Amino acid sequence: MADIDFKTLDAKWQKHWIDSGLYKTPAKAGSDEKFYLLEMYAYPSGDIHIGHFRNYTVGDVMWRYLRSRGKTLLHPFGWDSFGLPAEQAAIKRNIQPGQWTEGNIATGKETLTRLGISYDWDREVVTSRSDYYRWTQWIFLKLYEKGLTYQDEAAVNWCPECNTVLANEQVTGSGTCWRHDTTSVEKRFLKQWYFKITEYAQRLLDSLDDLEKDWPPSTVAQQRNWIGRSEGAEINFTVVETGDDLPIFTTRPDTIYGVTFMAIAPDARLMRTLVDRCPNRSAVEEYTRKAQKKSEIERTAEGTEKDGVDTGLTVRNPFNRKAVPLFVADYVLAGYGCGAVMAVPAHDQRDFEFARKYDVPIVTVIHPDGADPLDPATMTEAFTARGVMHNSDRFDGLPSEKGIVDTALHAKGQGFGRPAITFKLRDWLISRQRYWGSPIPMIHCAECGAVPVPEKDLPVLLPEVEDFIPKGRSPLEDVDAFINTECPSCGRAARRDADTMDTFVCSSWYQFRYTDPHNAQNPFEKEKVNQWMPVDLYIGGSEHAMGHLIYFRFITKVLHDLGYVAVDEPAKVLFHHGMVLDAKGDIMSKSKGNVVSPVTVIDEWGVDIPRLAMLFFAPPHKEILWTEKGLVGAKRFLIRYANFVTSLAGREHNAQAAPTLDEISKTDVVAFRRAHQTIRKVTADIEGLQYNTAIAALMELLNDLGQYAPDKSEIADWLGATLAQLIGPFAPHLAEELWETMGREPSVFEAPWPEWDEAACEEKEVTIAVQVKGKLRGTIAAPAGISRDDALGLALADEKVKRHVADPGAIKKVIFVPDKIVNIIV
Ligand code: ANZ
Ligand code: ZN
Ligand code: ZN
Repeated sequence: MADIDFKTLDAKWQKHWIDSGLYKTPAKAGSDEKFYLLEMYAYPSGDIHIGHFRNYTVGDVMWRYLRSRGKTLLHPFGWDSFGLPAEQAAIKRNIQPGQWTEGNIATGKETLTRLGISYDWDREVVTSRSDYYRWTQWIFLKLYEKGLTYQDEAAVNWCPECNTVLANEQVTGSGTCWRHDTTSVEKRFLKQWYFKITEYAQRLLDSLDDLEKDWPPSTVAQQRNWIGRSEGAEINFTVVETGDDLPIFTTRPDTIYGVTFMAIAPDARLMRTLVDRCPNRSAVEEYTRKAQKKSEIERTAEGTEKDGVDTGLTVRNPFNRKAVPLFVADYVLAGYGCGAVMAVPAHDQRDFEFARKYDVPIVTVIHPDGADPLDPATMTEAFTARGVMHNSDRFDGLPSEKGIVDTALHAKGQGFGRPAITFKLRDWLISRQRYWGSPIPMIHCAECGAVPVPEKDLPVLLPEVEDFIPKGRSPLEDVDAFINTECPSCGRAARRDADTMDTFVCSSWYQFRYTDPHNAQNPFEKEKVNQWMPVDLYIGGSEHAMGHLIYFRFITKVLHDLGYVAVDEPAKVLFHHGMVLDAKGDIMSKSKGNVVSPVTVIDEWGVDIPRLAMLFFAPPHKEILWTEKGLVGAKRFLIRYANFVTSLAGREHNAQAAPTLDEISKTDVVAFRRAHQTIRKVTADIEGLQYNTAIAALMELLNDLGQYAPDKSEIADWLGATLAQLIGPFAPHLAEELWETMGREPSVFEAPWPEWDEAACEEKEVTIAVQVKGKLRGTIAAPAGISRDDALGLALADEKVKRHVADPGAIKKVIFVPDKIVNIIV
């Protein structure tokens, strides 16, 4: 078996592809033929690792297939180069983040090119370069103009390790920082910029109904949860001693007559003024201080004991005019609903536990349909189900469903409430007290307040600074040349905003920039963006289900509303690839020292062997364990495959056109049928992103054709070329070589993808007569086109035939008429 020098093939064909401009995006995309294939771009925080190799290969397989399908493709790549990873790496190495970043981009790009990934590098975007972040700032200004950007002082998530605030999406389910899984997020009161994503909550939710069919169900479900729509009522209570309004949101206004206390979040806005009026002021203040140290998750987690402090104030229920005590309690969140709750211990479990702990009365107002009301004295937990109202004045006897509607409408009629909808989604906090990000294009003037930087003055350049180490406030604060400026509105001395933007702002719009990456006048031309958008297939990790993938949808909707883009959702189909773990099943990480570099792998094996092995290990959405063991098998298969194709080259019957079923001779039927079946299978599997089974089908085909004698075949030429094409998406360098061996002009990816003929795929059965010395001794049923040897094998297994052929060793001759007769001469 001839060996193959895979590395030589890599170099030869990569050069050819680049020189011939194979990866270049065509200038114009025909509307229904266009395909925008996008993989999530990378952080240039180190070199590409084996996981990237796999992920970007998933896209590359699709690109090569679609290219053969004649699609007009956009397949760009870029770098998410602002942000903490680059900044922290630079701090560690004591160099500038910009220098570190650009160095990594150069290496990463070279590695991706050596991995043979089909990116059009002319369209590369780098978010930390001013030709890009100028437009990130433009996006900020557009949102500001539309009233979707605002500054607010509120309790925010603070990571003491990152030394910056975090968005809610950057706090993990256990209340730690997304980058520091052992660091609990704290609360701080800070004035920060927000994007009003809550204004889009309903629309972000509604579009999920359409996305559902082509997005992973778990991601759709996570987004629904995160947006968290609740229907109920808002009801206005009143603080008796101060006359302050105390609005609350409840999903169960049918329990309003069971309210026995009220609870307000320690960090609720109203508490700032109310605290001075609390009879138990010092206890309240101390409690508030403690609560500030806890994360929302800690505060609300099920199972943790709920506590609070009686403020000494009382609150009037507008339905029955009764006054109940007001507690501060940190299980109530300042940012949800109204930051306060009406507590109904009989029917809400948290309230129940709280009431038992602080000896607050429990009053039941809902009973199970057809059963007696529960006795509060003997209840061991809240009765939280819906039921029938009692103890509720004019509403007695109403089932909960109707009671919820009627109480809300009654409140509306009386002017102390209304039906209401609340979302869990919070506005997107985008200020960061870090150096390595896009400056926020705002100027603070003592006279005029916050004034936007005029569009013509963009970009607000990030200055080079000596000391960019975070100190708990933005390092830009101390850069006089940056900070001191003039107010664009009144001309007086003013200060720039010192914070930088969350890098998720950069990645919320990059899909548009790729369509027109060099535009210096605009972020993109409308015509170009509309030609390519939406992204037809978006590939990236499931860890982005809630951060990036929500922001990316939000900014798309905003730009749609502002008339800049026609689409209102960025990606038609979303695909999450699986991770590559080490041989023991551990996540690869620098600290564990188990990171595999694809460069060392391809230096030894070339690209196609590890590529095929990774694609064969598992379907692309599953995780795989990296082991070199699979490489030997992959190599053996590719060499056998190549040898077989080579054996088909240079035949006499060199009809390059695909033969039809009627044209082919009997001896070719099996090979012809198996080839057609394989084309069908490989095509369907690639389209369904089931690459592993497509490769398995090619392996089976090779096994089946192993017996086949290609030198007599009239389909050899077609078969060889077809096999070169079918392996193309999985082993592109080898495929291109085989294509050339078959006498074709490169590139194999420019040739139309092979078609299959359903009729040729069909397995027909034939009845073959078995004769011994010319006399009929039996019949066998066999697939049409069965080979002579297989037919003989079946014949000799037949009992009746056996009787006449005692010793198969004595067979002198076999006369075989394909699909009709086996005549055994003994
Ligand atoms: C009274 C009540 C009685 C409630 C009852 C429930 C059952 P979802 O469904 O998650 O939206 N709530 C309202 N604002 C809150 C806040 N800022 N922090 C913590 N809890 C808050 O939950 C809505 C329910 O959560 C509301 O309905 C309120 O408790 C509580 F038998 O009001 B309910
Ligand atoms: Zn952190
Ligand atoms: Zn001014």
